[in-house]
Amino acid sequence: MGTVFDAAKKEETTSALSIEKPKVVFVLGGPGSGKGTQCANIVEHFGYTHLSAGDLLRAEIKSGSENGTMIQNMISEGKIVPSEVTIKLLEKAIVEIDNDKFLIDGFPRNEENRAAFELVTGIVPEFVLFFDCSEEEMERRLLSRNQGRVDDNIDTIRKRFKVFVESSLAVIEYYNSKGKVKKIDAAKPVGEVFEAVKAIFAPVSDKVAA
Ligand code: UP5
Ligand code: MG
Repeated sequence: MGTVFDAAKKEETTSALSIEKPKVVFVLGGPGSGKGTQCANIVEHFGYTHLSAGDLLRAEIKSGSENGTMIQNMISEGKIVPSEVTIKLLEKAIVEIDNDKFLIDGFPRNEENRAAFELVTGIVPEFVLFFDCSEEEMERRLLSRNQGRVDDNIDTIRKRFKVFVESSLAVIEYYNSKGKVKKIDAAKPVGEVFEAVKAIFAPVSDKVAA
């Protein structure tokens, strides 16, 4: 099986994304930091399309795809699904949806995800929104979410936190070194967090409108 990098080379001339590149903002933060909640607000106010990598993977499990069992096992253990699978789902959604600006929530989760996405799609994010929140607060939120997610149990939550610290923070550090990270205090109530988010998106959208 070829690597995602081989696939990228092959796709250079065929990917629809190689012609028209949409604007992408990565929305990152630990499990339960409020990525999904705030993305819904951003969509409503600023016209982005929200793509949650986790939601796309969960939909793939439900669809009965051949990768479903593998994805289910990885999510139950809090592990990161291979880049190839996640990038294909994101790319398909971006090509199919008629919008030129996307929030990509919960991806990239490690340096390999990041490098592969940039190589395969040729897209570099406009900026990265980083929701910073303590593990205590995130744990409280996840344990009271009650949406039947297989990974919202204390054992898996601890594994998700470990993966976030060991693998995902490196992505935030990488983009921080490029001056692209906008950090938000995500421990505050939802409305206050959104005020801080708005302050980031409003000037950007004014510039676009001007
Ligand atoms: N809530 C939200 N904001 C609040 C606030 N300010 N104050 C108080 N409560 C607040 O919020 C979580 C809960 O907290 C909700 O009940 C909400 O009402 C409340 P939510 O907005 O859902 O937080 P979010 O950051 O989106 O949490 P989520 O659990 O979705 O984050 P994860 O990053 O863990 O989950 P994701 O779906 O992205 O990934 C799940 C798994 O999929 C991963 O562990 C991994 O196994 C796999 N995955 C990959 O392998 N690759 C990928 O690229 C993506 C996922
Ligand atoms: Mg989420």
